[in-house]
Amino acid sequence: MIRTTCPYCGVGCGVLAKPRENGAGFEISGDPHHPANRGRLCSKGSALGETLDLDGRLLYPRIGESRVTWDQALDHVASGFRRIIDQHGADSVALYVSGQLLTEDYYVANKLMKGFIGTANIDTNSRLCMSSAVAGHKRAFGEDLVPICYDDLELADLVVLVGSNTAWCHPILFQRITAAKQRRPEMKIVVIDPRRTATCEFADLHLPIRAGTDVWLFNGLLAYLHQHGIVDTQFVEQHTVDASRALLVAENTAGDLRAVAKACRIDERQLAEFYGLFARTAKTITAFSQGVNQSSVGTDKVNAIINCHLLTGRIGKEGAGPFSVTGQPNAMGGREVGGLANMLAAHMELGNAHHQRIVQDFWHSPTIADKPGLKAVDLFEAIHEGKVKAVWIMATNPLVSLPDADRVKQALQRCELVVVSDCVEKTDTNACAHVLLPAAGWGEKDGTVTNSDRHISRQRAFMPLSGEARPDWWIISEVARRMGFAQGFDFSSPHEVFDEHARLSAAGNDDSRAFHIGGLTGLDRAAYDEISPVQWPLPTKGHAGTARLMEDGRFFHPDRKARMVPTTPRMPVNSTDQEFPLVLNTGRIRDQWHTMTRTGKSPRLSTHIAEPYVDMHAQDALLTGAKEGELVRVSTRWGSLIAKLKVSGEMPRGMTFVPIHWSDAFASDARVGALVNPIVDPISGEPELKHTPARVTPFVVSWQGFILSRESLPQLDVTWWTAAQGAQFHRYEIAGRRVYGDWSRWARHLFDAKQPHADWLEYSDPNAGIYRAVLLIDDRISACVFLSPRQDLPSRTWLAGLFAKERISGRDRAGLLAGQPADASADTGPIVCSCFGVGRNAICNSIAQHKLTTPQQVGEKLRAGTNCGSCVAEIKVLIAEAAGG
Ligand SMILES: Nc1nc2c(c(=O)[nH]1)N[C@H]1C(S)=C(S)[C@@H](COP(=O)(O)OP(=O)(O)OC[C@H]3O[C@@H](n4cnc5c(=O)[nH]c(N)nc54)[C@H](O)[C@@H]3O)O[C@H]1N2
Ligand SMILES: Nc1nc2c(c(=O)[nH]1)N[C@H]1C(S)=C(S)[C@@H](COP(=O)(O)OP(=O)(O)OC[C@H]3O[C@@H](n4cnc5c(=O)[nH]c(N)nc54)[C@H](O)[C@@H]3O)O[C@H]1N2
Ligand code: SF4
Ligand SMILES: [Mo]
Repeated sequence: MIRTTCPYCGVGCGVLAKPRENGAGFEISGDPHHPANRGRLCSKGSALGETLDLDGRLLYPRIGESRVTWDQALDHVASGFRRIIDQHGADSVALYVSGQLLTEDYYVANKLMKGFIGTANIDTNSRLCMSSAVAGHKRAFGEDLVPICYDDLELADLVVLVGSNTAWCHPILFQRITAAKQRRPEMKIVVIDPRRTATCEFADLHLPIRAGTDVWLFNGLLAYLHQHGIVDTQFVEQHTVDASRALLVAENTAGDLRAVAKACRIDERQLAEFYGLFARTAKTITAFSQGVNQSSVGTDKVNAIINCHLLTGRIGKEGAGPFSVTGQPNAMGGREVGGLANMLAAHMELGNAHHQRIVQDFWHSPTIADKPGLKAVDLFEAIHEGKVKAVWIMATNPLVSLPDADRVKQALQRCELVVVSDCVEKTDTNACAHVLLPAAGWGEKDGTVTNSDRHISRQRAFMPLSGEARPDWWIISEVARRMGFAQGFDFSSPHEVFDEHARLSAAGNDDSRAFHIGGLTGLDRAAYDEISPVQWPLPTKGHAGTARLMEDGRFFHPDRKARMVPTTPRMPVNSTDQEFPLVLNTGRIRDQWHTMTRTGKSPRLSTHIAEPYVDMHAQDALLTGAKEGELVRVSTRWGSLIAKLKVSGEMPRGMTFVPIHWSDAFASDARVGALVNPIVDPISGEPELKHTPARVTPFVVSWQGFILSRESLPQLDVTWWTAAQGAQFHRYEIAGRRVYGDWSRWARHLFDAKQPHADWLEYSDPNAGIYRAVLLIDDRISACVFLSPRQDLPSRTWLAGLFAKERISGRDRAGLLAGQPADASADTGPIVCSCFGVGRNAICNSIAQHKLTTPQQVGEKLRAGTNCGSCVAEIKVLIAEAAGG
């Protein structure tokens, strides 16, 4: 059994990987000793075992279409970069990396660019994620610091969740919060989000503010606290600067409750309730995520929140503080090594001559970057313009995840040299690569990560490397050596890289930088392997780590005082556009991770929400003229996509929400990045991913339908499709404009069934436009297709169940032709609990039959919600719906 960490979100859960007794794969469970999760895992973590096979892996280096040796690939990359640098200078090349690299990988990449190639043109997908939090922290504290620890969330009496769908995106953290609330019902949860998300199901108060108005809300809170005398005067005087300026701006812009309620478009009484609650609760945590960061006013949002904590002295104390919840497993590690284009290394600054000297001396490097490099959006624009001529992309899929993603695609198509390191063979970005380098994946790679509360944990390998895959640190070091930098990159293991990183954190660090892991220097290989999760800073040997930062009220500006930053509210840049009257909001769903390269392989995770959708308020949906389940087109000035309309009841008027996960690899037309405006926050450079003017119009087709097939199907000749992985089948949702005459021929051609025992069940009603066909081989279902011009297609979960059967019975055959199960209970409905495969119908029936009123009771009857707990919010909604009649 190996102890490691989950490769998904920034909660950073500990994972145990144990080889199965039959030798097939690994059993994955939560590590009871890891301080982040204490044994629990969410739906994504629990399904990690389903993502480990070689299917779809990139296993060999490639140049163009040809498989090559590592030597050829590495020489090609090194000589390509060298040639372009020699001709056009260091700033003509770039790296674009990721918060999914391990700290050791990240350290080596940053060292190569900033110390040896001599440019700061290395940026990361963390730019799209938490760079506003970084900028806000630096402005307020003088350093990028997260003051709290997870235990504080349980000690708090009030947890304010701002722009965070914690229930779905940081499920284990959310479970810790809700468990604490269950123990102490007086603890309160407030959610601030324009949408009514799953997170709201546990909240005492939900403020559905108008998108983009958070600064009004928190300026209003600051003014309110001041007006009501909720000020820690001693703390403010001794430990902060600029309180009066910040207060003046807050009073002038948001001093009046009614005006704030109006700006935020919320009920004045609810606003007063929130302010009152915040005012009387000393132990308050304000946790924030992408609804705050991903905004053209993101950095100001962060500082408006921090100001409220500084005014009340609620920082560096048990159960109190602002808390940036990080997204990726190693977002924090990337910040520590300086992986952003505007940082140097070990929390040292570019453009600070003293810091430059420390780092250059330490690295013995020929040069040192002295000015910020290009931030992600600008970097890809510079590629488009031909200023940057070579880019090496690692562990990120920018063709999907960057704003204005079609322009990013054009940029890469014109770029002289595009190198991509990934563990998956077919991604949208890989399609633009000249060189593909196979990287070690989770389970194979070995190093450290830092989670949201500064815990450094080991991520350990428990499998051999697949094919010719290699760890990222090795690949980068090999290229560096071939570029002539052998002496700086003579690493033979991640352990040596980590030691160097730890020593750099200590170099010249006379308590001027909080990031100090001197206590982890000089470990031998065995001691490195044994590192238990520990929170930085730990400056000295034997130090136990630091739970909370800034407990002594000392900050990291030169005067050791925090800054209260005046924040003048302003709307997002593109907040009105008559032709595009809606706001396009984008974000995550519970069971998929980003561009689905890994979670998309798991049948369990692909059942919860199996296809992209466009969520709208019922009234706005009516105005489009389309009905729920029909296809609509979402358009913006930058691009468009097509998906089914959904009316979840979560949306406010004027907003539409589209999930970020579907790429060209999983759908014909659902890459939301192509629609998103490339506006960025002027300070952090973080793009406005939650706010693009949009419109929604019907996308008229002649029929919709779906296919379930044991074999994966080649290119489908239909107008629109999406694909998902089922337990023993591939699922395709399809739609078409052409009215075919001979469906039967089409189906036979599609499934190409030449087996001797093939048996076709077919039903066709040409007048009604209905077609159904089922291909049975030896009485076992092999594929089925259902088409209809109306919203009357059968349940996919019922049919999925038939794929598990060895033989199809006579009753099943009758049901298949009728398009509905002969026995209604055979249809459990769309999966809600992915751990135990419990469907919506099964839960609703049980609630009605047994008059269940709590998720615990549902769990006792059906097990739903009792393993990872990620679906408890949805079970709550089903109970409430049943109670509401
Ligand atoms: N299941 C799952 N979990 C994940 C990930 C994943 O892909 N899948 N990714 C991980 C990563 S990298 C990240 S960064 C995190 C992101 O975690 P979150 O930030 O929690 O997730 P998002 O869905 O991006 O957005 C959060 C919320 O911001 C709201 N919002 C939009 N505009 C505004 C606004 O103006 N103000 C406020 N207050 N709220 C607004 C949206 O409605 C949305 O509900 O999740 C991590 N966890
Ligand atoms: N519209 C919109 N866009 C967004 C967001 C949003 O909310 N709305 N959120 C943004 C945020 S917060 C984020 S974090 C990004 C995420 O967006 P991306 O980073 O583009 O998404 P991923 O699918 O996580 O891409 C990771 C890639 O790295 C590969 N990979 C995994 N592990 C390794 C490894 O160890 N080494 C290597 N070399 N490759 C590896 C995976 O196979 C995958 O192809 O999306 C951003 N884009
Ligand atoms: S909450 Fe889930 S996705 Fe996040 S680290 Fe834990 S198990 Fe992984
Ligand atoms: Mo993220």
